[in-house]
Amino acid sequence: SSLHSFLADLPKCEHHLHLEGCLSADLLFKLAAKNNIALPSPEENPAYASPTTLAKRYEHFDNLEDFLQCYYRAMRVLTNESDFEMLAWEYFTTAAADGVKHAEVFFDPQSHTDRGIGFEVVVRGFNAARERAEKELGITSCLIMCFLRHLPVSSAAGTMQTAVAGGYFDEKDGQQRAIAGLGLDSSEVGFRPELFEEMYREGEKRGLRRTAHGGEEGDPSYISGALDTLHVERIDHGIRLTEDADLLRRVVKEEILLTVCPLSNLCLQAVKEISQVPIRKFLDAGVKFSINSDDPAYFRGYILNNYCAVQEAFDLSMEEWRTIAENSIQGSWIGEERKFELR
Ligand code: ES4
Ligand code: ZN
Repeated sequence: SSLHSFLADLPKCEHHLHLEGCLSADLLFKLAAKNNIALPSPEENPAYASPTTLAKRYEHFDNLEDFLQCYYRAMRVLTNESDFEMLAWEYFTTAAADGVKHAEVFFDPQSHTDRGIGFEVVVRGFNAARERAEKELGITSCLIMCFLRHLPVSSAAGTMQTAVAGGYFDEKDGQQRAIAGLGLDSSEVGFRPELFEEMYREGEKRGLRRTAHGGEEGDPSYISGALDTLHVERIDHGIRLTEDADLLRRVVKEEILLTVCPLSNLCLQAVKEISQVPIRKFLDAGVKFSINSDDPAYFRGYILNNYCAVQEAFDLSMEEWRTIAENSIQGSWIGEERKFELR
């Protein structure tokens, strides 16, 4: 559409991006070969025959659970610090081409430490790419550590302890923290936010930023639970907020940012078409949101594709796009000077 170049040039902030969700079928095969990792046999899983068949497998997911199985299986090729760096670097270069200026990115430490990969290996690799992205691409970023809600709470508690003991949350002489915030992801329904109260309380005490996935597949009580118990500043997805008018008014009043991921919602069958993502409702009600890519290697596009899909479905005005852009800057976890630069 006519707004495509306007949207491409718009300075963007990304708030909902899983670094592990940037593992394309091509990169998976490349890393498997490099690390001598045997992929599933054709009998076990015919999708792993080639990068092409694997990419084809990613063209349809029944729901969140179906996707998550592919996502966790794929990660087994990530072994060395340089693998994590390469994965994140691929993200930052693509994001730069899409006009991303600031990115707050998720990672799932338990999905690696449970395979025997050291926590420090993962964080060092990701942070090496972040430093390079700031120097070479001008993209500022921060790292958000997510707890996997389908695993026992004791596993999340252990992860919190590892990060605390390793000093990853510490602010050292004006330097950025290695890990800036906490997130909560993976299977939502049946794994309530309240379970993770203790870890979030510890994080709040240490001055960490806080967000959680909620209202993606779960009902609005998963959103209110995260606000009340985890004291989150944002809700990731949050599309089912429309089902609770009182809660929606509270989200507006408290200026909670929703990190909406339209192509993800489409690919995981949360909506039948992009026009069912409640973009119009949120704009009209004054709900602040940003538009994000979630797991771009799996969901047919990075952030600009998400912006364009929204434009095609909703035909927003320049004024509305400026509001979206401003809210995504305002809702970023950065200082006023950086916000000023992004405007
Ligand atoms: C995720 Cl789309 C989505 N939802 C919940 N957890 C996730 N982890 C990676 N992508
Ligand atoms: Zn997500």
